[in-house]
Amino acid sequence: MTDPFNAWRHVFKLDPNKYITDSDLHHVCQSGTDAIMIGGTDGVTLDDVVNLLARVRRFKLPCLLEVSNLDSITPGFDYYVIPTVLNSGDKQWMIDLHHEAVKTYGDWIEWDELYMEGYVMLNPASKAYQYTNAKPVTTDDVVAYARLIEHLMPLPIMYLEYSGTYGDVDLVERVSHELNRTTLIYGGGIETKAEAQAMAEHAQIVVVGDVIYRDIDRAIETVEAVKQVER
Ligand code: 1GP
Repeated sequence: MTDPFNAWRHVFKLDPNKYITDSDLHHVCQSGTDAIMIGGTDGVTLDDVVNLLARVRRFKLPCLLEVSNLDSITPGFDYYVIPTVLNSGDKQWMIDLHHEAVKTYGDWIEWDELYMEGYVMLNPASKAYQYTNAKPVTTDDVVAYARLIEHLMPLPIMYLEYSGTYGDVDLVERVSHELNRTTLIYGGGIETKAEAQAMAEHAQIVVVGDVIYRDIDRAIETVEAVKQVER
């Protein structure tokens, strides 16, 4: 497939609800990462998204909006990624919000810029897990979601979301064997080069988020670490 992200390996995720200095943003955008994803769980406002997009646009790299609510959808991104939370106990996070958005904005949507992400929430302690009323899953459950996405309900992206904690490398490897057409994204708790590399062995794209705000040097080091790994 020729989706733009097929060749990407590393993405930094910036939360519009968190402050980043111009200097740190410069480091992030000049790091050699493949793209910047803007997205967060709560407190995501239109003003903050517009502001962060304008700052990222000073640099020459793709910028994606991971849509977290209808109010903060902003024109001008290269791509829009839309989560559908497969293990949510609440249908709104799977299809209802998407339905409402298409009903409201369907006449204006540039469909080529939109990609659905089949999310599996895997850290029960995370805001994202709790916010979306996610349900616990076993490895077999996650493998079954991968097979669904790959074969029955095709989605361009599967996102294993451990937000805030480092995940299970064996599970990521297991899922990677199920996906051929679908791009596998791993995100969560990466703080070191070794952690980034271990996930990059199996996931097509490694997303690094929170460490940007705690230790910018460590965050930047993950880029080269991931790029060294051949899948
Ligand atoms: C969050 O998957 C991303 O949506 C990255 O996770 O913030 O824990 O790095 P961290």
